[in-house]
Amino acid sequence: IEIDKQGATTVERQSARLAPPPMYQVILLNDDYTPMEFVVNILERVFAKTPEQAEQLMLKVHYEGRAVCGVYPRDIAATKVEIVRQLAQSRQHPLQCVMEPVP
Ligand code: NFA
Repeated sequence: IEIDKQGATTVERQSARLAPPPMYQVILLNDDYTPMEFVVNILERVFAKTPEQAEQLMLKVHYEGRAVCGVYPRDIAATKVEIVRQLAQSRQHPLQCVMEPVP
């Protein structure tokens, strides 16, 4: 509701649909030390990939340097990044995980 200088009121109906939330890509980066099996496990458990998808995606990171593992709203993306970092740190692996806004 807006009230202008003459005291007139304007009521605008909210748009029926909400805009979709901004989306973020969660990206895994390659390194020389993290075991392949550990990365496959992360992809299955954190990113809900099948064993076959996880293997393919791990190899994409390994050979291309990085790959998008999923696209999520900001808070979900941030939580997945944090979980990956904690799991890697707990096993002393240097695996890097970052999020970037979908262009
Ligand atoms: N490059 C790692 C190795 O050869 C495997 C790896 C894949 C690491 C994907 C990080 C991400 N053990």
